[in-house]
Amino acid sequence: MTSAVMMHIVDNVAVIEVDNPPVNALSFAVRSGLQTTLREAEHNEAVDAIVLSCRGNTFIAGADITEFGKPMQPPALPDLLSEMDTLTKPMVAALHGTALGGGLEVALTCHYRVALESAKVGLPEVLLGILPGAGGTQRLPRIAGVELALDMITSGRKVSSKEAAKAGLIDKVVSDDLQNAAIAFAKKVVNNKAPLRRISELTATVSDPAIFDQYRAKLAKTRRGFDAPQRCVDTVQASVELDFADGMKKERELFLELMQGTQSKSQRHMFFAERMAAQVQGLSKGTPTRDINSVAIIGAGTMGSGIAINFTNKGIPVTMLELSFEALERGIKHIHRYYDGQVAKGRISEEQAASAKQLVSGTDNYADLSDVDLVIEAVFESMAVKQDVFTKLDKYCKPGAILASNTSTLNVNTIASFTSRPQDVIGLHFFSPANIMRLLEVVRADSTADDVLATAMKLAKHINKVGVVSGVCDGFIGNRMLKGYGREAGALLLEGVSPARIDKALYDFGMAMGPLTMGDLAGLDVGYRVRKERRERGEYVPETDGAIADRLVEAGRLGQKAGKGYYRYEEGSRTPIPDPEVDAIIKEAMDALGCEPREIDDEEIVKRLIYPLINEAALILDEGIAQRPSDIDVVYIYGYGFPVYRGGPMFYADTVGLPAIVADMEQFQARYGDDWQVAPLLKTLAEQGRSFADLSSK
Ligand code: TC6
Repeated sequence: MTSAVMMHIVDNVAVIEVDNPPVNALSFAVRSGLQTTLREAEHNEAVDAIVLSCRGNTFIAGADITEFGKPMQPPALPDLLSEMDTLTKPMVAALHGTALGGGLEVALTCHYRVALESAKVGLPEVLLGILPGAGGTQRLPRIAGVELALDMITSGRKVSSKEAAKAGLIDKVVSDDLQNAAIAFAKKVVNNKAPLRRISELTATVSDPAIFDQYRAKLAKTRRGFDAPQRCVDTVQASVELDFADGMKKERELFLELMQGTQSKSQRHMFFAERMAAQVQGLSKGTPTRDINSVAIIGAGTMGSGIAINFTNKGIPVTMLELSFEALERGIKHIHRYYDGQVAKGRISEEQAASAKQLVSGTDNYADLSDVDLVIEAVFESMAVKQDVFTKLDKYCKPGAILASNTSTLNVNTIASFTSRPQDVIGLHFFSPANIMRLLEVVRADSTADDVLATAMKLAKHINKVGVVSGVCDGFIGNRMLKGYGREAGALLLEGVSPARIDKALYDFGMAMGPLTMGDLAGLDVGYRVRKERRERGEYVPETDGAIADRLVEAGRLGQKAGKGYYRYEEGSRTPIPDPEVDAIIKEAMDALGCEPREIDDEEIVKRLIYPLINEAALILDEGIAQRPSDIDVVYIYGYGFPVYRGGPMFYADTVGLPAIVADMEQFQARYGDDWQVAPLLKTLAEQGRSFADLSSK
């Protein structure tokens, strides 16, 4: 017996307890501890039944992901569970917290399950690019039905104990005293001499076998490019078509195939990258934080009202400030419409919507912000406007209030200098739509106090965002990297590649959308203004950059909001339609610059757009703007629609191989000039045979 698993006997019931903080993952110590204690309980004549429960916050939350990819020390989980399935004493799992992945598979190998009301169960393996590999795909459909099993296994959705009980997956739900309830349940089974209910002996049936193909077709759209969801369907289908033993074989075969693939490695990388991002250099668990019980947002535009919803969703009151009554009213209406929509979709009740709406108030007077804990400025991107706002905030806000800017390009040090308290100023860069996108770039300015930074990171988690710390530079991590991406999209257009082909190549690579569709969505006037200001400041703007976009803007093609940009859009539709007018504008620009069309394949399109991201990221790392490569991956996956199954630009670069990237970039440099100069860090790593992963540190 190991200290990760203990056993004691209560009234002839062996209570086996797992104690492996933080989430009772199925590490080697837990697997071997379970094997030893289960064998002992099976052979102990004083034991009539077994209860399996966990100490700490949760039932087993799954396999130990840190062990993946390394040789597995026996017993492997599938072997342990096969052995468990042969035991002859009733086994009852006592579930609290989240019984996930291998944890739920352990519970499903027990004969019965008792759960706390607050418990949740799920098979989130698909989110790690794999499938449940210890019988979950065969047992869940047998106990809960094929429909729910397909839903849970292909989505990774966690199900409440109430819903699980309704489906027969949980036998009893209790409000407290879980372990005693499970012991009482076990004793009742013994007293009633109830037969052992082995899920492996049940049959999975389906009323309409077409459901499998329907799922495959749906997942091909909703989980485009992902391998694991499709294989999940294959295994659930096997639970209906094969007997248990053959179904298990099929599960094993597909599990191993996925586990060895790049997609799963990428998705597992993201799991840890996301958690690693929360670790901030210079901060510790002991760094104090400030209480945030009220928030003010300056600017009630789409961004400001989207930001506000994050807080009202968490019951935090928000004061919106706008100088014009109409703009204020528009912003507040936007928030109200959002809550009405949530009610209409059945996601919240009328009462919940009403109380969320009540949390929003409006003002045109900075003096009304004297009591708020946090202010987020989301006004027009102009330093003069920011100066006006921050000077006023400095005058009216209470000492200790955090003053944040949602700027996406401007210098947060300069913004902080408009106040007498730069230590309280920070950048909180939300991504549009701000109530949906998970990324929050937390911009640490030179004077930002540690407790302000720690508060921002804690707050990010509280409002369900993934906070990533960035230093101050033009565009911070994410937008700065886009510079070369946009430049090359423009350059490809000038080489005669159509907008639709460029976008399709990137879409097929897995991006949520291509660069030109993204430009239309964001509005082409934004980049136009930035380029104009740069030129006015005498900064370098590549000739190809904006050669076409500037013409589009000047022709009134501002993007989706104008019904036309790189594409045209039908009234009320977001579907981009290629437009001959754009072809003519491109031709005009090509003629003006003397550009010749060139045959370019999709592979080159992808390299031309993705490699500049990687190159700029290398500079960002070198300058210490990002803390580590994996933070950049988090930024791109949560903020820019980079495919999670490629692990983010840095992880992707490592999978391609840095020497190959450098070689291609040097060829591009020879053809297109010094915009393609390889970043020193990228070059050095390639020469040394190292990867970006080698730079990652806690
Ligand atoms: C599986 O089971 C496959 C089986 C097939 C076998 C053949 N392993 O998320 P938090 C760490 S696949 C190792 O911040 P929360 C995490 O890194 C697995 N470590 O906490 C963090 O460490 P840090 C299926 C793990 O309360 C700490 O625990 N299971 C694992 O917000 C706290 O995590 C899953 O996919 C793990 N499995 O959420 C479940 N899980 O402090 C994945 C967590 O050093 N886990 N850690 O940074 C979760 O969804 C959540 O962690 C949670 C708790 C809901 C359990």
